[in-house]
Amino acid sequence: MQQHIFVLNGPNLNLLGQREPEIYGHDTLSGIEQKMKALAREAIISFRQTNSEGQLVDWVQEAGRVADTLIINAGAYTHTSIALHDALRACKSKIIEVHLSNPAAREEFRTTNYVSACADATIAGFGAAGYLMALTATLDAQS
Ligand code: CA2
Repeated sequence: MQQHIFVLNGPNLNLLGQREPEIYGHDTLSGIEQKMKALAREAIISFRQTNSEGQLVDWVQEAGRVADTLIINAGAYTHTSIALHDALRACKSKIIEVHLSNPAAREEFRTTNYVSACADATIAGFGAAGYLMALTATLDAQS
């Protein structure tokens, strides 16, 4: 059966590839989207980015209605958003949390995480490859 996979990206991830490449790498977000779509086999990928917390919550709710799997990099909302946590708790999709960097090895404030407890798996610290790892694992689990 054809899988529907949501890939949601939170605040400031639209800046990827433009600043701080030593932390986040050189890939742009649209480059990551293209690589994921090239790997997607017959799966449908809905790839989105927002800087707005409410929009991210709306999309998580939508994922829960229509997506088999949600791959999410919530950016800084990972560390702040109880609204996102509640939306993820209610989401029926399989949830894979992705981070480019490893927040646990950075500033103290990044060790608070409201996403991990709702995720089936977390991939962090592999840069853009983490998104592809999440996708490959999702597709392999269904084949
Ligand atoms: O490592 C990750 O993927 C993060 O989710 C990225 C977030 C950060 O707040 C999390 O702690 C970890 C930040 C995304 C901002 O991305 C930028 C990219 C280029 C230039 C400036 C920001």
